[in-house]
Amino acid sequence: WDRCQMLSVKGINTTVGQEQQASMQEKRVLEDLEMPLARREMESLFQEQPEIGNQYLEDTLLRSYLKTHLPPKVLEEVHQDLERFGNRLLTKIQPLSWECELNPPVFRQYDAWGRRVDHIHTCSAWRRMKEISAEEGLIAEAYERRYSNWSRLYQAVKLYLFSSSSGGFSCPLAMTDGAAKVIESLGIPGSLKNAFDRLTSRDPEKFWTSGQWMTERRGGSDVANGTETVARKQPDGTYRLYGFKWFTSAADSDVTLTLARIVDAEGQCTQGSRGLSLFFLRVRDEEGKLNSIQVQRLKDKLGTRQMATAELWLQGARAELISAEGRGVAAISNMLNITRIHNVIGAVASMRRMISLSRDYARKRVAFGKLLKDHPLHVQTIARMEVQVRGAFLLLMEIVRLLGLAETNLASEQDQLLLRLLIPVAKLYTGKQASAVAVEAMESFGGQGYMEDTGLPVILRDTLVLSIWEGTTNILSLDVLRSLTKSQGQVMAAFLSSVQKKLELASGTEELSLGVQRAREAIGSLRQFMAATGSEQALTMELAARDFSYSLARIYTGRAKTGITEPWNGALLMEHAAQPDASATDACAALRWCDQELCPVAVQSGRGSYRGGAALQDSALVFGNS
Ligand code: UCC
Repeated sequence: WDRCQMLSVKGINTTVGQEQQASMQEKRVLEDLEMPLARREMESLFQEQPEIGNQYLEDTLLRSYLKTHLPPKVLEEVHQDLERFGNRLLTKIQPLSWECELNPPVFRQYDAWGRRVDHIHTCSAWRRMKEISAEEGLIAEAYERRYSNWSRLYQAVKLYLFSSSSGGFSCPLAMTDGAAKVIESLGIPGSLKNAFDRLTSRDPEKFWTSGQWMTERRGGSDVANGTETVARKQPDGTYRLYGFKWFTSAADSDVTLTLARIVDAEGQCTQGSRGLSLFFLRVRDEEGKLNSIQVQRLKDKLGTRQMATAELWLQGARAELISAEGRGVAAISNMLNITRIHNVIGAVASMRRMISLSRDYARKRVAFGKLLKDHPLHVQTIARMEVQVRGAFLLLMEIVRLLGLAETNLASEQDQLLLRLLIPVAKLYTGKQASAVAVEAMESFGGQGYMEDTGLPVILRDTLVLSIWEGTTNILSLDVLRSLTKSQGQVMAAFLSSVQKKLELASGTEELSLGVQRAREAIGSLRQFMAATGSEQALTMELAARDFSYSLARIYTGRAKTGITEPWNGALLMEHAAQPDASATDACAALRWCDQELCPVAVQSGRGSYRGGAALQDSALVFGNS
């Protein structure tokens, strides 16, 4: 790391630190003077490093989406701010991001005199990220709602631009947004007013971040059975929490939401989901002393190393009950749905960053006598990634657009049903897309992509977590089924009706006719699958859950609705390509998207992959016949 020459931004050289940079330069000058001519000539063989520019100005799809959807007045203001923010990211924030990577948090358990202090030391760049987040209103924007239903989308765009330059700070922001959402959904009770104001503040001095302590030793997915933490009521009406939290991301946060089982007068508590309640607590008091919490250790993670994830003992932490007793999971799901959207933001941002770097490298790197950009196979590989990120981006925009409508009471019942279904679909699908794209893009740099000091492995590591935290792919697939069951199939009706109307609209565009035809076939297959499995056992749906969710993601990304006044005039890939200002590239991306298998669940079902016999075969394949 000492010699780390990170990915540069246009016009800026980002290195470890000013002092080190100066001494490195001095060394290089001396070496140059001493260097024999032959060696000096070899210097010119060194490769040019990939660069990024203003990520807002360079993102044509983002700009075209905003132009198509935002009211002109909002667009004007938002455009100015995003251009400014893009420059700030490039010149000021990106360098801080690398500093966060180079200076991960350090845990000091005792002071020099043996006193237990449990101090998590974070670097100054990390703390600066917190201030910048407040200054830029990265949480505030969504709750002030100065652009009504478009505020949420605008916030998401800023977070998307920030994500790959945030040095991991996107994680605490996700949880902060989730906590603010939960508190707002409770009607901002008086006891939480101060917390809400701070979580949504633009003042760096006041701004608080939140954690989300859900995972315990016995389980991260199965929260209902894995949670052992208990809550004992105090005479003043508050509670004290006792338990062990196994993963607590951004453990340096100011406050947190967490689950615990309330102990009754007989000392008993209810097991399972119905025994869980939601609590709010401050992590430290005014003097910075931990709230009867001990930090056991920091986690040694594959990625997201910029951020402190800790194991925490709660030893009577004072907390406030904020849900109805036994309704903890339902209450925290408001937070989960927000953090899952942030996960989608992170996934799209990561894909976009890797592709931007890969594209720039292709313009500079010569192999076999020509630039990489002149090798058709290489460009085809990047183009395939570009189709993926475009689809993912439009799916993200669709979700935050729906969320904005819901938060300003402008959403129809159908919008709300779609939102419930699309959040897990998008989270699980984009998490997988991002992992695949990050690996593929890394390969496009050849051996350089595998070198730590290029910074590329950092992006890969940080991307791989996106399919794990906030619910793994299978857990999210089961959440898709949960949304179907809970709504008695209404989410699917909303989905199919939305897709059907989109198809009608896109079918008016000649170049899209092949895509429309493929999409119609996919919907037909999906309907057939639903009709055939409707009467079968739950096992079929469980086995089909992942392929089913992938089918929804792929079909929906073909088309969707936008706008509140014109009910079905918008687009994901297909409809984006059908709008008047669309480019030939938009149509090409839509058609390419439809080239992939749009309804894998129907294909697998046809092969008998979900029959009981198939489950037995799976088991034999994995575990043998024993
Ligand atoms: O990883 C973590 C923090 C990492 C940092 C975050 C940064 C992310 C962004 C980064 C950007 C770069 S914290 C740990 C994350 N853990 C999880 O996500 C948990 C995964 N497990 C699940 O999601 C499970 O499906 C559970 C825990 C929700 C299952 O719980 P239950 O209790 O067994 O499930 P039930 O009984 O089906 O649901 C209980 C209630 C029901 O409501 P009622 O009682 O009214 O029927 C459900 O409908 O909760 C409701 N519910 C939901 N409602 C459950 N899930 C949802 C949902 N998604 N939306 C709405």
